[in-house]
Amino acid sequence: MAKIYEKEINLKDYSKNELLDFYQKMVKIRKFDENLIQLIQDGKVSGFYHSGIGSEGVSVGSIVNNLRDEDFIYYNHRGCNQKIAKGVPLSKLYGDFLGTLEGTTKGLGAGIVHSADPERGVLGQAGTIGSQLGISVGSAYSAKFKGTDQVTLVYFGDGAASREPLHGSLNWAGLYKLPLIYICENNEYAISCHVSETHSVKEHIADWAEGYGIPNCVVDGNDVLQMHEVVKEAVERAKRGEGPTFIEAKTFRHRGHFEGDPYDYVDPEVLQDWKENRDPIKNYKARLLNEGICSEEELIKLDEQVEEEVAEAIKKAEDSPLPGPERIYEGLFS
Ligand SMILES: Cc1ncc(C[n+]2csc(CCOP(=O)(O)OP(=O)(O)O)c2C)c(N)n1
Repeated sequence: MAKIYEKEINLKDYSKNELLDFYQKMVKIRKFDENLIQLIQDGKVSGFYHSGIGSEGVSVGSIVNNLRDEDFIYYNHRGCNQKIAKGVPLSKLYGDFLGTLEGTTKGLGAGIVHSADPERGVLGQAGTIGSQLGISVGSAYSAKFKGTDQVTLVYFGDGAASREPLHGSLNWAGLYKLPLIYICENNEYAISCHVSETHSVKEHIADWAEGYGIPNCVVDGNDVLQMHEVVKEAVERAKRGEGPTFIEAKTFRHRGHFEGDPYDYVDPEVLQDWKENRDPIKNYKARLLNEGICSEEELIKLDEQVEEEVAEAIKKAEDSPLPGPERIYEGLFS
């Protein structure tokens, strides 16, 4: 059975800059998301949006200071969190939602699931839930074949993990010892379906990896430092040529499956508990203050910087023009 990863972490082992960077990146993701929801409510953005509020610790912990631009990620449909952690400019993400030329797709209006930023190693998602699990084997295999030390991280939910692409992917990655790190973002629900109704492994989703000979564990995804450490070890293993790792990160979404979902299938007390007692940003902030790493004023300053950055990004994306008809033929190879 998968082990629970819990490392004793001393904040003194990190530099103050790094600790504050984790904080600011989580705040940046949350503010990006809150402002996008406002744009939806104002009628400026249409289509489905899957908010990542509540799970910022998973993305920041796994990516920031663990991955380089040349390392690859495949995000999930709640993946603005991961794209921001990997360094995609906020204006480009807003541009994809607004359909303006500022977007990564230069006006094709990708929303959340069809954007990419290859220069920063963001290779995309896929049309159907879980298909990124198959594609990620490709970039991991190519790094191994070419002899580079690039690693690939693939993100997917508990619902995606109940589909068959996971098993084909695990088999290949296990067989060829690929530098591939699986991050299962287990927020307990696939739309309204609880994880207990979708997996035949009874204890942990990470137990699937056992059968493929892949090291695995379960971690508190809302603890940014635990997340950082567990992925750091997996990245080191992958770079040593020791193959894949499967990490199940426990988290919870603060909002419904998509904006507009009444979210009435979750016990309100359970949701309240996650928001009040298990919020990744709130808890991390309390730890930084309790352990004397910084003052409240320093954190307020970081929050203000983020607010400014978000406002500028929205303006840039909104000021950018919509594409003309010629855009349809750009990037079309046939
Ligand atoms: C093959 C396929 N089946 C169903 C859907 C519809 N769908 C979109 S998101 C989703 C739930 C995914 O749940 P999970 O992987 O746990 O991610 P979460 O939304 O909880 O982050 C479903 C069923 C889809 N996009 N593709």
